[in-house]
Amino acid sequence: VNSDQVGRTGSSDLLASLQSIVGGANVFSHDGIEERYCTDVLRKHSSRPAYVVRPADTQQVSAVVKVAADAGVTITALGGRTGVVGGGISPDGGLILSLERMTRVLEVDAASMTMTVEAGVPLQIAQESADAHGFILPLDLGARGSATIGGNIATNAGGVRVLRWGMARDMVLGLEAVLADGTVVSSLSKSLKDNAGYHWKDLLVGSEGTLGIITRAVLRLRPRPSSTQTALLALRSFEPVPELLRKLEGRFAGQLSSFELMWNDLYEFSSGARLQVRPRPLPAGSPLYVLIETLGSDAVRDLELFQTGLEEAQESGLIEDAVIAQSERDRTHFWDIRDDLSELFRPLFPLAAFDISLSLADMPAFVERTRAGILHEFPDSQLFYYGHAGDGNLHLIASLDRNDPEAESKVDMTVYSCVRALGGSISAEHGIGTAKREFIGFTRTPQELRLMRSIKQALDPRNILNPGKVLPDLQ
Ligand code: LAC
Ligand code: ZN
Repeated sequence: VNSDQVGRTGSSDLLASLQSIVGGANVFSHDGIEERYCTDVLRKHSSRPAYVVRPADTQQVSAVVKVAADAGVTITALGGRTGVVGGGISPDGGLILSLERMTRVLEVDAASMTMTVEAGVPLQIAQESADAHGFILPLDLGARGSATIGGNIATNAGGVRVLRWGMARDMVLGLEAVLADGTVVSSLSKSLKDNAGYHWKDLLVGSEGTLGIITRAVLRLRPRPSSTQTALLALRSFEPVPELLRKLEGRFAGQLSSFELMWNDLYEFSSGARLQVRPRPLPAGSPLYVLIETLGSDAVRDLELFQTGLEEAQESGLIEDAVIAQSERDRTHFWDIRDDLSELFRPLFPLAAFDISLSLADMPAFVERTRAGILHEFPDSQLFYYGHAGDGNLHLIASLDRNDPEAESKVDMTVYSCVRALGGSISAEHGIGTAKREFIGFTRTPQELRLMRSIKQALDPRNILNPGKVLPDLQ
């Protein structure tokens, strides 16, 4: 289909063009659109897109972008729908471009230790395919079963191993994307070193579908670790956390890959919900719990080092209690307490979900101040703090007062004012979407925001790609 043939004609022409590009079975419109394309996982953001299109390959993505852009219809790329900031919600009347049919792992290249995948591959499938070839794709997060590589890259996903291997950005070696005018830009490089000009790939990573639509990626793999040590620690307070992290990182000689914090409320709630299945690994009631994991290559030596490290930490009073996973079943149980939260939170809807970063030293002040501030205004709110301490990343889930339509904006203001005062970021890993757009100025300067706007303007002058996300409307 040539976009010139479509021109600025009516919606039935656009529909026909879309059908001819991807086939009638892969276009839905208006009332034929399933609910899952209209809402997000927290059921907080929703809209009425006019079209859902499911292309099979990059050429189809490009053709869809051309005809939609030509008809002046906005395009929102959609991955596994696990985002929590409204980034995958189309404007009303817009087009959802779902990557769900582009799920091929195209290659695992052992020599260059890379894998090449289509954007719609679920993270877990990519992980499993790396594993089957003797590698690890270190990106990992609770939503691994549904989240897709394209979405992970478009949001620069973080997760539970950033401490050791970095965020999605750090695993992207090559990228292919479709720009706002349908141009396919492709640099499926497998080299770690490639300084030939501007790194446009890095612009697209984390751009939340506003600068281009990611269609393929080359990801960096590492040799698969063969031994895993996991432990749950109880602490008497937050105070020893920085020293504990420092000591363990040093002691475990580069093997520490996760250092996850859970405040007691979260630990008690999440481990309590599983009591029919397993007893708690450690009793509830300590102020703070830390889930740590090392990945190494020598089971006997690694375990010895792990035990020694933990004993030393206990002797020097940094930890109160510790339990080491004795089996894969233990390990899964520990991780479920930390990771498997979305169903548990469902009865508490509506929720406000935060994802902030700040210096480790400021975390207790943040927790204390926001807890006091929120409970002062909403004494019945349930608050759960947890996070990826190794990365300075904290999450807070706050149940909202259903009877107060202003509840969320009040809680937002309490939290983000505190983040600003402490010099932190309003988004560590979830992105901005629409949910945090109005607060981006709490973290970014006006000069930075002007630079971002010029980039958006240069790449998408007609504001076709996922409009309304990331940048607040101009005043
Ligand atoms: C987590 C997601 C919410 O850390 O970022 O569980
Ligand atoms: Zn997280």
